[in-house]
Amino acid sequence: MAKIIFKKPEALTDKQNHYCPGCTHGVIHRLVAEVIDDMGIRDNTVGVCPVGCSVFAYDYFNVDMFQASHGRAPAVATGIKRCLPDRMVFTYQGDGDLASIGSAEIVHAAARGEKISTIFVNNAIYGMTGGQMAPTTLPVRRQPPAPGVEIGN
Ligand SMILES: Cc1ncc(C[n+]2csc(CCOP(=O)(O)OP(=O)(O)O)c2C)c(N)n1
Repeated sequence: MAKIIFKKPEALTDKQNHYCPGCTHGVIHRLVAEVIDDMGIRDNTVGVCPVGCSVFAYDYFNVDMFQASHGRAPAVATGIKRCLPDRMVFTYQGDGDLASIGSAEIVHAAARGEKISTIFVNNAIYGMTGGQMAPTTLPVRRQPPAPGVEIGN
């Protein structure tokens, strides 16, 4: 009989994801799910998903999931962890969500020493906005300057 050596992690649902090629969310979902499987904590894990393309992470992770408003996942995760201290509580946040609108939330959760884990997905854009720059977007020159025009930096 054939031996199964590679399969979808239990911590992912069967739902096909909606992510665009190259955004990295699909790959990162899989990596997080593999860790949850490896640690055997699927029944004991609560995830909090953000606003952005990855808002639908609640459909893809096969664990208990909450959805927080933009940037507020660390505050929601704090509440869950304090009520259910035996659970592994993680936030899954894009760089727009975490580093822009949610920068205060994550810094304060860290300063308070909350016992939560955060997956910070830096794909360098505010994904759902369709191309707006995130705080993590690298300063690159996208097209050559017009003749005679000087561009600093
Ligand atoms: C308070 C508020 N401000 C702005 C928006 C608009 N908005 C929706 S998604 C998004 C960007 C999310 O980008 P990112 O965190 O990189 O997540 P990804 O799309 O990669 O999952 C923004 C600005 C919003 N929904 N709510």
